[in-house]
Amino acid sequence: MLPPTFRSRPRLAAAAMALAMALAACSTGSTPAPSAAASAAAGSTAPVAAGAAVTIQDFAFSPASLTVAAGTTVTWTNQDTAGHTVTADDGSFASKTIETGGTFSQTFSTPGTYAYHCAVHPNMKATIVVQ
Ligand SMILES: [Cu+2]
Repeated sequence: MLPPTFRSRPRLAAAAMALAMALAACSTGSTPAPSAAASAAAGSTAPVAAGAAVTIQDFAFSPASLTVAAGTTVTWTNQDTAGHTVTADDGSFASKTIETGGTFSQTFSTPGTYAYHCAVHPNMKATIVVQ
């Protein structure tokens, strides 16, 4: 058996170690949070990726309004049971009928707001905003 002095010292050391580790964990735990938020904010202000997607489902375009950077290619995918079109209100672009599972892509190089609809179902309306 060890004398009492030898027993208490390791306990104190262990307690000090645990306290130090708790403090270290606390300080390292709080630092990454602001930097992660900063990088997320930087990511949202960075140029949008070259491709963007719109889903056609339940007789609607989703999202109904999509904002992209100039030069972005938008791809529509028809996940509906009916055929639809992507037709610009001003006639600047128009797809043929997109059947179920089909896609249509259009590249937007000029900033502006592009309203479009489905020629088969004129109540289906949506907008692409190009910045
Ligand atoms: Cu339609």
